[in-house]
Amino acid sequence: MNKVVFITGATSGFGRATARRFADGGWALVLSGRRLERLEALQQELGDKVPVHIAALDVRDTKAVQEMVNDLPGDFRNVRSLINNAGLALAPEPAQNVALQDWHTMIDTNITGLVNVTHAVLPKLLETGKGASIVNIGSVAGEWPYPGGHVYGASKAFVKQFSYNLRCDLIATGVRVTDIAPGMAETEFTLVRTKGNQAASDAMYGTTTPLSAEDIAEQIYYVCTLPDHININRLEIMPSRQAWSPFAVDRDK
Ligand code: NDP
Ligand code: 8X3
Repeated sequence: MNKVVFITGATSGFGRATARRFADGGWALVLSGRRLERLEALQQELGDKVPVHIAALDVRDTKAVQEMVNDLPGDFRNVRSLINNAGLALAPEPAQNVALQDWHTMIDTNITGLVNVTHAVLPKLLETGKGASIVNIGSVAGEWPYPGGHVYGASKAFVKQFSYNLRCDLIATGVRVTDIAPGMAETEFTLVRTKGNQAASDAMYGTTTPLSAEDIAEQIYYVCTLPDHININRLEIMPSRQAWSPFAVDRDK
């Protein structure tokens, strides 16, 4: 079979665009996400081009993740690249106003979920050895604080440091590790963050030029198809029309 890429969060945004990009490159696809009907639509779309295996999966469910990986059929087990993309932000308001459950959901998905999948797939990547890759989707929020970032940014800082630490342990295995840290990109991200507020999502992206899902998919594909001896440690990518803020100062009213 062709090279196999395993993508989490393939039902939308970066994950779906990445599935399409790897299909264009002739890779076989293992696609997961919670929304089965979207996975089926993607399999329908790409299945004539490359082999596609789909599995409805919540990355927070440790047992389900391990079972899904154990049950990979035939050559789909020969995973060459793992794209840890499933994730979300919630509650863009100040930390002091956020429901604890929203913090837990971000930690469970962006940290525990990513760790669950990495632990389950790692033996397959080690069997592949030279040329294998783990690409973890971090964020500029993991490096740069901003109001409303609270646990989301902290979870993406975890992704960065976990990626670097994995590199240290995997140095002699041939398995490469990259933290890709995108800035503002138009996907369903803001719709999820605002719990369905389409106007907020339109306002976020409509008056500037954000990155597209395809822009990030192209970078993910690039990282995974470099010659085996090259490891990109971290790629931080912003739209040209996004940059950092000045320091905030609280002044007397
Ligand atoms: P989308 O909301 O469009 O896609 C998120 C994907 O994650 C969906 O496929 C969703 O699938 C999946 N997902 C969420 N929770 C779970 C879960 N518990 N189990 C399995 N899959 C899950 O957003 P993006 O494409 O923008 O987000 C992809 C990644 O990129 C995230 O990690 C996000 O934090 C990160 N990111 C996004 C940026 C942006 O500006 N868009 C910038 C920087 C980083 P389903 O709901 O079907 O389970
Ligand atoms: C999301 C990117 O710029 O909204 O990870 O924090 S941003």
